[in-house]
Amino acid sequence: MKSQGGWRTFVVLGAVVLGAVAPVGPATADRSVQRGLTLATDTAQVAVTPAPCSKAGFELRFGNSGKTAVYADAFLTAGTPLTLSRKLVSSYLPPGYTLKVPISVNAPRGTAPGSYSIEITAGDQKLTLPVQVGESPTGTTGNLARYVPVSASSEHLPVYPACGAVDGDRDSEHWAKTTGWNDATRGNFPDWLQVTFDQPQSVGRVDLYTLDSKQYPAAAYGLKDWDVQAKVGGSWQTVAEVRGNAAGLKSSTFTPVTATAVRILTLASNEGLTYSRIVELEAYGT
Ligand SMILES: [Ca+2]
Ligand SMILES: [Ca+2]
Repeated sequence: MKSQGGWRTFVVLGAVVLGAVAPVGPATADRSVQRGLTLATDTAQVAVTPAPCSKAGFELRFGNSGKTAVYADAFLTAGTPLTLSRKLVSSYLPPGYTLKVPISVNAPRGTAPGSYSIEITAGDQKLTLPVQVGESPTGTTGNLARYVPVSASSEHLPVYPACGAVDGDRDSEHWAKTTGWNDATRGNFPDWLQVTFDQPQSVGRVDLYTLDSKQYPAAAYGLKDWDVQAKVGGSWQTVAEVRGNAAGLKSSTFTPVTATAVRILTLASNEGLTYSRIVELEAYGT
């Protein structure tokens, strides 16, 4: 259920293979071989909101206009503090071929609004892509988990990042569109997913949306057992225990605690010894 396009697998393998040798910058690469490379993007500017999983990005079009096949590198750098899903794209490029690679662009919470840029180089080609960073969003729904830093014991990347579980999208039908978290340690429990608040917050309710789509119903693929934990005075406390869940949404209410972080400690899936899957995690005062 985590199929990836063949091209993506190809690119990833290429990066892994190349990662085993010393990196070769465009200035020292064999220019006679690297001539004819082309760089383009599908957009003239990228707009980024400083929030987890803002889903901003662009498509890099990396081509070979020459008459011979090349094995080429494109290097990507972004102005601090922006981050890119890839800093290197390495690929075999047949003559006349253009590789299309999605690149996501993220700005951490608190990034100053304004103009930034991404530099892309390959062979003798260089391209600058402007980035416009907007204001950091603030929540209006009372959901304390929205827009705050999120982390996990592991992430099944690139399709199931931890930030997908706090992106505001509860719809399991979007599961394969980076709107849910899936751990990367199949068969091993527990896993955990955590949100960290900017300042201590009173928390009395945690809503967990586990995978529950037509194709993957919660009773067969969703989380079954987990603990809801709150970090109070520097220590983790279990504030609720959920056992035998078979629903897409489980709301846990408890006596409010003043917490600096909340995490879900996953213990079992309805699928058995496979994965932990959370589509959305929300925390409220009551
Ligand atoms: Ca989500
Ligand atoms: Ca695991």
